Order: sequence, then structure tokens, then C-alpha cells
Amino acid sequence: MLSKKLETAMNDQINAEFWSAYLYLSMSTYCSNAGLSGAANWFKIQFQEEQAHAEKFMNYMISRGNRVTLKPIEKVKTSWKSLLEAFKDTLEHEKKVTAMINNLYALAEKEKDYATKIMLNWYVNEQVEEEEHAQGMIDALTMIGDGYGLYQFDKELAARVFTPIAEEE
Ligand code: OFO
Repeated sequence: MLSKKLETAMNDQINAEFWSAYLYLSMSTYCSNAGLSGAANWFKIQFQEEQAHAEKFMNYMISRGNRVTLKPIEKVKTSWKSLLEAFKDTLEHEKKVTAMINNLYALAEKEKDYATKIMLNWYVNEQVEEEEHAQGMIDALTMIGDGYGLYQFDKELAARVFTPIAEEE
């Protein structure tokens, strides 16, 4: 069983993952309204991924005999000036999530909860990817600007598909 401190911190993390999901769903609807259907798809997949992150934590807590407590989800931003601004917000948000995961890891280490440390490795690696993807989008959008480049880039984002987290991970 996780300590009370870890249980509380993990419940906060579950809330943060659902907040992330809600943020990306909001970005998806913004993109749909802006005529960027590919980007809308990209953020919709991101929304699904964040829900999967929350569920992975929930399943872990239940397997350790802890109580999952779902808290209210705070409101999110609903409009952006451009797709570039949405991805800049994405990167800033993911940096905050990385810091939260690192804090969780440090707590697990302090409490000598080795199983939790091993489980958190997946999230540590995932955050490297999350930041890399957001930075990649910012770099691409800065390069292509608006107009035809953006039109083509949006088509590429339409190809993203959701991949569930593998059982053993
Ligand atoms: Fe769950 O990684 Fe983004 O927030």
C-alpha cells in the first residue's frame, strides 16, 4: 500500500492528468472552429492520451490497495491567437507536468517505495516525449508561418492515431 502522502500526491496527479485532457480537448475544439481539422485531430488524440495517463495511475493505486479520489476539474483556457500559441501553451504546461512527476518520483524515493519508483519511470520517459513533441510543433510552425505551409502541416496532423498504453508498461 502507498503511504498517505503518496496517495494524496498521486490523487493530485490524476486530477492534473484529467485537467491536461480537458485543456487539450479545449484546444481541439478551438482548432475545429478555426478550420484546422488536422490539428483538431492531433489535440483530440492528446486528450485521449491524457485520460490514459490518468487511468494508468488509477489502476496502479487500486492494485496497491489505495483509494482513488476524483476531484473537480478546474476550468481551462478556451481560445488562442494561433495554433503556434496553442503549442507554446502546450509546452509550458508539459514542463509543469514534468515537474509534478519529478516531485512524485522524489517522494517515492524518500519513502523507499521502490515499486512506485519503477512505475513512475514510464511517466518520466513519457514527459521527455511530451516536451519533445510540443517543441517540434513550435519549431515547425515557426518555420512555415501561415498560408499554404500551415494548410499542408494541418493535413499531416490529421494522420495521428491513438495508441493505448501497452499492458506491461
Ligand atoms: Fe500526461 O502528459 Fe501531458 O500532461
